[in-house]
Amino acid sequence: MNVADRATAGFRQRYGAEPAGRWAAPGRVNLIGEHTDYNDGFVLPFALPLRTVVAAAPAPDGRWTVWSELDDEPVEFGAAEADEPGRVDGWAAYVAGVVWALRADGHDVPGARLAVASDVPVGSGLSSSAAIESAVLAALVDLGGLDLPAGRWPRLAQRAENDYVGAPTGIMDQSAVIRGRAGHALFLDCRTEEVEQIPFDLDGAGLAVLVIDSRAPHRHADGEYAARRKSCEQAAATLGVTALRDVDVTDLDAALARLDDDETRRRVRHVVTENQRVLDTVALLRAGRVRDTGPLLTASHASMRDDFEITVPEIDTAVEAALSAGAYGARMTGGGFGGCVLALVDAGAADAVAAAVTEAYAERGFTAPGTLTVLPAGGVTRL
Ligand code: GAF
Repeated sequence: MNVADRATAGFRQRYGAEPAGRWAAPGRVNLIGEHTDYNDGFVLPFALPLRTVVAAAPAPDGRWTVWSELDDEPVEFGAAEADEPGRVDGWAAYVAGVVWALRADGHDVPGARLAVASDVPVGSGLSSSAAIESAVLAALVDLGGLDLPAGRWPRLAQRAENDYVGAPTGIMDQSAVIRGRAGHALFLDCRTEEVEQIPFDLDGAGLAVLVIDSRAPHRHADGEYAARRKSCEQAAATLGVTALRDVDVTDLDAALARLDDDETRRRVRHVVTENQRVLDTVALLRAGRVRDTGPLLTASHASMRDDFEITVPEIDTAVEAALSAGAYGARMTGGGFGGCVLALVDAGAADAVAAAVTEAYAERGFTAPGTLTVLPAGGVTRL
């Protein structure tokens, strides 16, 4: 059964009624621009064809009940729990967080029954959290006829994650999931939230993006993410700028000379050079030179590995094996410490590259990776 039918079937079975509608939101990969979003910088993600679907209907008692195919037991909560971050936890916190963020923004959020099904793997760094947040947000806005222009959705969904769930993430994932467009990558200025849809015609170029799920166990990802963010903010304060976005790559050496420890210098160098790599990638894509972006992807990976120190052996192995098998470029995508790698490959070579990565994993005794080729898809929508 496809994901939309699973959501509908789950709704019928759980609530004995028909849903009023179904809303779908995709996962995402980030083509380039990692850990730049919370530094007010640039990112270039795209939405995936894998989606989370929420089937929903209003609940006259004004409470929220959520069932997910990942969990037999539904979770139920009312305004008191939604208004106090932390009261609902686990996967349902992403749903309660959206209710919280909408209420905090002054909306009269309708009670609802929801059933969630998803093809976005959880914990793989493909933003299953932004997908559920965005699909639930779309459902509640529609069901309640709320006056909330779509341009404000990413910030609101981010607030659900930052302030209710308690993860200090940036604006990239929700933006990609909400604003993504088929056949395009989303060039986002995370300071102004201005976007440009950049044509990303893989088919036309005879190319494919191979996504490799490293299946690496997450190693302290939350604490390490927060630590990276803090060190960037402290460096910006030391340098007297609002955010590291304000350090131009041409002034990098002078900025580094003003920092007194080597680790902070490396963190800053990653962010400043990564912002420039996003701009360079966008320039190449605008010129239709998709294949030529490969070296920038690989340079981004080296910077994450050596300067930002957020990769793990499984991830580095996947990148190296993909490059040895002929990928034009490869990099980890997402927050790090596990998750996925993307590789830019000739469309006809995707299977061979996937096989080479699988073989390299077997040689090192790693759990076999997952592989799939993807094309940029559209953002959140009502089905
Ligand atoms: C995670 C976060 F949610 C994003 O905001 C971003 O910081 C990313 O890690 C790293 O680029 O996906």
